Amino acid sequence: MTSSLPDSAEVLTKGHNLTSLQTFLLAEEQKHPYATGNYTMVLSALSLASKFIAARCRRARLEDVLGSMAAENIQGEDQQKLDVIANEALVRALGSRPGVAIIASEEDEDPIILRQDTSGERPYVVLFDPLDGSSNLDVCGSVGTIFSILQHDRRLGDVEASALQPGMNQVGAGYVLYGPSTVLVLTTGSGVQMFVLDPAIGSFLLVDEDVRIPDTGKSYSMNTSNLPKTEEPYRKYIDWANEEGYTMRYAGAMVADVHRVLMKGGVFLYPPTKSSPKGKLRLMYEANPMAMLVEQAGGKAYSGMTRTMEVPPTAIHQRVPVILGSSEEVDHVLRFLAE
Ligand code: AHM
Ligand code: MG
Repeated sequence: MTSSLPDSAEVLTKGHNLTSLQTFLLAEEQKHPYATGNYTMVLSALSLASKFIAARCRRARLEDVLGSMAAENIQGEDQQKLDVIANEALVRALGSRPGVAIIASEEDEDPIILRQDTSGERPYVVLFDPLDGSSNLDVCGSVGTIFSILQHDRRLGDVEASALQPGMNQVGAGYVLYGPSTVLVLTTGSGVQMFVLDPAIGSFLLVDEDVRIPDTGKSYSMNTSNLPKTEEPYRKYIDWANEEGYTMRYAGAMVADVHRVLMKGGVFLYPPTKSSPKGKLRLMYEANPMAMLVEQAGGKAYSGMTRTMEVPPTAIHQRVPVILGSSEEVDHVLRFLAE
């Protein structure tokens, strides 16, 4: 009698290994003989908080935590109840980890300094947008968490100075997409890995250990209602793309839109507008981490004509224009900007 189940050797050769985020991080740690374990602790805090946020998003309507707080965040934007819940989850998870010196959130005015002592190992700085695109929640749309990890450089002097380092200095970045499934996309500086949360066992499982963005993709992701309020090169680019038969996809949550671009190719754009002359998206919480991910996957990320990760940070809530995605598609946009 033949069995329909594959034998053990077949399972292994087909690459069906079962690897959790935790296993992956421990294996990475073993490659660095002087690792203290603090970096793994930072990522496990981010993973824990994102599982908590995923669960709260899923139950949002049942727990009556949809809608606004009737308050504004530091940037004058309407704060959703879940923005506050997600922010608290990240602050609580990261706040207790050794090796984290500073956390900075899009929702808070100032970074929180957890430790000043920089003797011993170099502590980490974690910057995050706790719930990106949170107004999507009211309509059961996708939302996400974005994070960026820096390391204190003693040459900068005080630990406070660490929060304002250029994107090039990031030692890790990622996002968690809370969609039909919860997906964690991560880079620690050597490629991009994708994990999916298995809610039955509470673990993020590795599904792709080398995510590559397609070089092309005839699709753009932009809020085109901003076209009359933006600069002419962007209008010319969109006219060109439409003539070339491009399609438009826009979820209104950067994590969902960038995830699509990463999987299928294309370009994501948030140009400067009359109401946001420097752009709407934040350098430290949104543009830099997405830029690192996209570049690590083989794509490009620009803020105007400047590579995003080379933009000098001047303020923690600084905004920049964003053009990122497939390398050839970003080049098309830059061609119009350079004219
Ligand atoms: P948020 O971080 O306050 O949620 O805002 C950022 C979001 C992005 O996710 C998204 O790309 C953009 O704002 C959408 O803006 P708009 O509604 O202007 O298109
Ligand atoms: Mg955001």
